[in-house]
Amino acid sequence: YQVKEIATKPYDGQKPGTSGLRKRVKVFQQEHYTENFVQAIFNSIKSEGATLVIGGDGRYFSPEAVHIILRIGSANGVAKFIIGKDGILSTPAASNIIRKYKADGGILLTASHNAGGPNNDFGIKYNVSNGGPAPESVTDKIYEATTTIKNYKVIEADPIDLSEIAETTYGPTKVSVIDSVTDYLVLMKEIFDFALIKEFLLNNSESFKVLFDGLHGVTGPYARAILVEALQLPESSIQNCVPLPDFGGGHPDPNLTYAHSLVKAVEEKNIKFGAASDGDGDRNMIYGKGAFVTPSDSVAIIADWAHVIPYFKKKGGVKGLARSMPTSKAIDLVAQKKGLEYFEVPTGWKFFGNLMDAGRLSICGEESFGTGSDHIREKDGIWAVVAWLNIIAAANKESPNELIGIKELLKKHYSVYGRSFFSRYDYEEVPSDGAQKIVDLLNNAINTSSLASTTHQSPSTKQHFTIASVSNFSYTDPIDGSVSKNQGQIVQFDDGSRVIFRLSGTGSAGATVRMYVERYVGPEADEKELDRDAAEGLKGLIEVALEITNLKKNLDREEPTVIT
Ligand code: VG1
Ligand code: CO
Repeated sequence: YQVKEIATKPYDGQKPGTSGLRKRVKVFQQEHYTENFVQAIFNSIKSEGATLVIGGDGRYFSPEAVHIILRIGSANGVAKFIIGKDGILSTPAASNIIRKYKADGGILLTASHNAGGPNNDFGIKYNVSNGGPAPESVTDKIYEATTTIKNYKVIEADPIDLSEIAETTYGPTKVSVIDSVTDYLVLMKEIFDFALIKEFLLNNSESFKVLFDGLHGVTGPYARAILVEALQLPESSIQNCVPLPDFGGGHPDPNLTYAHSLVKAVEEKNIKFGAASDGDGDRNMIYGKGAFVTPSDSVAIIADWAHVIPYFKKKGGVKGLARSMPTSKAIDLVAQKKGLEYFEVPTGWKFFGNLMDAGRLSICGEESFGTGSDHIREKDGIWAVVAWLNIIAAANKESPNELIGIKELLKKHYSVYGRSFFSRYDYEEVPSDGAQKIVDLLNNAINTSSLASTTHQSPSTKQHFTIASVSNFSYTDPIDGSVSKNQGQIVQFDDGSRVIFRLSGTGSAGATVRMYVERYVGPEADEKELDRDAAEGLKGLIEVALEITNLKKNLDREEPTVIT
């Protein structure tokens, strides 16, 4: 096979963000744009003789991208590609395939929860041999390579039929097209107590209805295999479970705003247990009738109940717990009570990988609807859903005289640990100079301590909040010592409340400012206080946060784009 060298020039801005390179499809469609980035990946890894996995959420432009990777990868000496049927593997399924078949890495074609279709987003992300997102040392190398690229290599062979499960070849490279779901289903059955869940669901089929919403993302076939086929729930327990290249025109993000189809059905049909996942299947939302679980609470509750999940028993118990910095501290309290080690890492799943590989971390989560464990090296939406079902089934077995659902578990948790009220305000696609003003203002407060010890009163609730300190989060990886600076600015109040400001690293246009707000109320508070709506519990603190940063004026926005 003849290897052709094609001349090219660098494109600006091919720097991978929090989770890979994400841009408009139109940007990826520019001449040589995708090819440049793919060649930059091969320039940064050992591609000669490598086995690599290709998967993704099946969004628009995926089949084209798969073939670009085949052409360039083959020319760069890749020995074997393992590809999900139709180019589809959920992000957690891809992580599992990389680990299970001992591949050297994988290329994931996804922009996660960002909208898809010809006028929306596409993304490419590189994962390393542990199955997790490439660490910054690798993504920096890839970026570096994109800035100096002069040519890329290709082999032109007959295209592969991605719809057929088969062992074939592309030029000199072996290609294995595999079923997207099989291996993942095997993994889930090893982790959870399917018999217990099945029995509980069967015995309570009237009083405990389940609804999963795939939002037309990649998880549909996975949810069907697990919920309908393995757990024998009725067909009506899944909706929007046919993956579509444009996600049906929707925004495949499982939160109260974008997963409205789930929220509506749960409320109308009195569904005890609802859940949704995002475009690439790594996020989840747990939502039952009148009971929304914040992701920060979700991971804390899973950690608290981990002993009922067979996987952790088999592994000799939970090793350690972790969360990303802006995630509420609910999980810290569980770790303290159980005497476990716990960690606070920067935003992005790549920061959990080293701790897991070192055997020091079992369960972790992010406030952005990401929950997972060391069964793979990505967050895992379906895993979280089945974990909740497993926990609920076990809780009901322990207390057979009442029906325990999401609401009851939350209440129980708050009565032991107290509650961390948490909310995130997103200001999407704001002008960069406005976002910069907020960053500068806080940096100035850090450098001059101008905000320290100042007290601020909320106009509406009259609560007082005194600032203890303002700082910039910097992380030193305990395993490899690598340092990640400027990971978000933290305004710490003396009552333990926190407000955090961060710029998003996953957007494809403009700047997105995120404001995270957390206020803790101890278990001794009366039930009414613990049971309050999060928006109410946080009202005063949010007013103070907006005032300190003069946010509305600086961003020229009266309201955030999304509140989660
Ligand atoms: C966001 C979230 C972060 C998450 C990342 C990838 O990043 O805040 O917690 O890890 O998305 O999620 P940012 O930089 O925009 O805040 V996803 O489901 O790609 O895969
Ligand atoms: Co995602």
